[in-house]
Amino acid sequence: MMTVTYIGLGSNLGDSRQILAEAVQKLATLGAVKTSRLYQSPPMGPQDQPNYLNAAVQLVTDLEPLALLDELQRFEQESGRVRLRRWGERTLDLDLLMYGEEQIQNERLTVPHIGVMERDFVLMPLLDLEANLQIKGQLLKDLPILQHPTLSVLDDGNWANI
Ligand code: A4P
Ligand code: MG
Repeated sequence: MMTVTYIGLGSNLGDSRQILAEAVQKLATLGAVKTSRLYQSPPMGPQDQPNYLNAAVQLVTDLEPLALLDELQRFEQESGRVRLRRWGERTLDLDLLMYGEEQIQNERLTVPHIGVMERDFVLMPLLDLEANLQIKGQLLKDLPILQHPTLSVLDDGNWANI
């Protein structure tokens, strides 16, 4: 059965633009993808780290949630993932933001991803993909944090070359 899923992408180490473009190309091997605009955002967490590039992908896939997480973690490793500290700098972070309407809570997965509703660098890319997206009946576009976004659009074209 095909499920509409949303993946959050972030990078602030290495050639982030190239790393995110390659990540989208890898995601495209798992099903049909749509790509958000590409954003730059100030770091959440420790402030002594570079700005992030952020984006989101809609992926329609027949993978079960844990099998999808395995693939995301494999892609992170393949990008030479470095992760130095909590909320700190990393070459590639792939988060499973939403898996259809499902709510998942186990030792490996919390879906929807923690913090989706509080992070403008997650919400704005998601809304590029589906303007009327909801989580538990809440229209994401109505969330107050979106009134004062801190991120900026870096590229609204076909930055991932897919
Ligand atoms: N895990 C549980 N649920 C999920 C899910 N829905 N998707 C588990 C992916 N993984 C999930 O992941 C640790 C564990 O989370 C995994 O083993 C998986 O089983 P991780 O990526 O190593 O660490 P983390 O939990 O994501 O914590 P981390 O990375 O310290 O924090 P966040 O919340 O990912 O934040 N600022 C800006 N501007 N943009 C960013 O993208 N990102 C972070 C990282 C900090 N500041 C940022 C940004
Ligand atoms: Mg993560």
